[in-house]
Amino acid sequence: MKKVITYGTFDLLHTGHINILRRAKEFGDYLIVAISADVFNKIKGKKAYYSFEQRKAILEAIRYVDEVIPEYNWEQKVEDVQKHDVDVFVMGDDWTGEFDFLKEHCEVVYLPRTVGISTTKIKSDLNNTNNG
Ligand code: C2G
Repeated sequence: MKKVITYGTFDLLHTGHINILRRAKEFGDYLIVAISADVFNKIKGKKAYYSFEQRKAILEAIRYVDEVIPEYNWEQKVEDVQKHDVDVFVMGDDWTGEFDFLKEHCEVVYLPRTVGISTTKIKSDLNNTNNG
């Protein structure tokens, strides 16, 4: 079984997230998603609208996702890849090059981001609407 892993916050789920999850799954048979724990989001300087438990439940409901694990820090990726016997690591290309150190452990793939949508944009659009 070919196993794929990807990482992210996946807050306020949108089609950009769905696109990368669908495409990541195409690289194997089993997709693990490591979603950022609330404590790690603080380190990333992000404040998710949904808690870790809510984001986990949402991700687990997606047909492309086979398993959801927590992401607590930047350093756990090598251990995750080894522990879960991962063959392919996939991330959006805003991360190109950042995770090349994983190349000695698995295939590393950066996929083009979906243009025009992001959690930040959703929040600001909603903010503007509310403010008239
Ligand atoms: N993404 C995308 N297109 C978008 C928005 C996001 O392809 N329009 C991808 C990102 O490139 C990333 C994934 O969706 O691969 C999750 O995005 P975020 O939730 O913003 O995750 P991020 O904050 O980039 O955290 O250790 C890695 C980090 O946890 C990644």
